[in-house]
Amino acid sequence: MRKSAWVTIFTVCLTAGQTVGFPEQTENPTTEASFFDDAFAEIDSEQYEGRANFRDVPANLTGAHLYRVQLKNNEHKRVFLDLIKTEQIDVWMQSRGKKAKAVFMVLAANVEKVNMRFYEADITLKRLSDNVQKLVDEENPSENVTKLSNSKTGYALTWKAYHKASVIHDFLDNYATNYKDLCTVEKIGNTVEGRPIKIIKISSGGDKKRPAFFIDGGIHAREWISPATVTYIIRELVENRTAYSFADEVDFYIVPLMNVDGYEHSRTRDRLWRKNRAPGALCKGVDLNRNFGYKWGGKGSSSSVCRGNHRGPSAFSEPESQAIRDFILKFDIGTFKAYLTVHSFGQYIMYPWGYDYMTPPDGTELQRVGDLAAAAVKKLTNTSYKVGSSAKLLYAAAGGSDDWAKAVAEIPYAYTLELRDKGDYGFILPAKFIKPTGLETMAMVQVVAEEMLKAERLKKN
Ligand code: 0X9
Ligand code: ZN
Repeated sequence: MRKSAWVTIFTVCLTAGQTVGFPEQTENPTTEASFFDDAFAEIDSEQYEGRANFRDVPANLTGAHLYRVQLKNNEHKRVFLDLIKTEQIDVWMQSRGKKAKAVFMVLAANVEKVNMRFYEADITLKRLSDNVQKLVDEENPSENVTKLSNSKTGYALTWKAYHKASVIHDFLDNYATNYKDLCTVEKIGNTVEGRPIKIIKISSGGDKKRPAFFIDGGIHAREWISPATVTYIIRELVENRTAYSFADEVDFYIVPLMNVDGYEHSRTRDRLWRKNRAPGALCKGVDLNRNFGYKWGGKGSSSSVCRGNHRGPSAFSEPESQAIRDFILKFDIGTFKAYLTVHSFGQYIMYPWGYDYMTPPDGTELQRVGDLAAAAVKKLTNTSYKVGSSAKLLYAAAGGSDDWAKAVAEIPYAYTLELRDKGDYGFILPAKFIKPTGLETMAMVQVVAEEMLKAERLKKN
């Protein structure tokens, strides 16, 4: 089993991490743990630590199968857990609910054994692919698509293909040059391997400050639809600006690609790479979405450097998460009113808390706005998004950027989006889905921006 398996893990009783005086609702967190939470807690306990030691070898995806499953009873869950523990399956996505759902990959060498095990246990699988490598080969059209549009727009980026980091960054720089009154681009830090992390400010306000909206993409390397969609949003806010009446009332700050090194690694060496490229003797990489400094070290984050959800040696140990933190905290608290971090996949609109099964005091408002966003998308493209707090909807995972944005940066409307799809392609979403996914994500941005502005007006009156 390849070791870049995305495993989400409960760690037993770790350091409480940074705490701030943010009011939390008193719900009993212990009653909410799902099968997956318990399962991964077991996997992450010390006795399995030694296993994941040969991590940096990309898996051979030829003949690898992708499956969807619903685990209906305890026996099903026991069998599934055993397959995870013995590293015969690689879980790509899991969610809670009455039935535990998962999408997972099986490498060619394990397909027969694993299928037999599921058959014996009377577990029905839906096979989504019998060759993950074929999905990878067909995901992205050739560079010609890029070249064609180059002359028309003045930048190489398109929304017909996934592009390398430098093309994304050149697109931002192009806007800074050609839309001087609207766009400013800044380097907010460097990655572990020295690549720039860039932010674009889109604002027609000049020196006048408006409610600010922060968006980031590409925290997780393999979730390519995220940076592609975030650049789509940037283009809408610049080139199609007049279509959005809220655009002139908001200052947008957008980082389309936070994990630049990981993204490049996933493009050139290991399509399923998730973390950054932090050096390590045994294994590389820290999961940036376990590295933020609110409740750092808690549930669903691993101390093992080889795990997909390795949290790093300390909160904000990584330059990529530091860059986001330092940029946001340069502003007065209260400047940013909305925070959106864009991931894939599963089609979820999630709000804090992610670190445990609790919701913040304004959880009802976050749910209301999330529901509005989901309804807007449903109407526009007929795509269904589920709305809820992230630990309750998916699993508990501490150290996420959303929890930090909410608790420490005090950004009221903080959401994590899990974009398309629901697992048919998972992370390997064909490029033809970039435009429809961009369209519906823009609808979600619109709802959040408008509701945030309404709340601001109410406060003033
Ligand atoms: O596990 C994650 O980091 C996110 N899912 S993903 O499949 N894109 O990796 C969900 C994060 C939700 N937020 C928190 N747990 N704080
Ligand atoms: Zn992600």
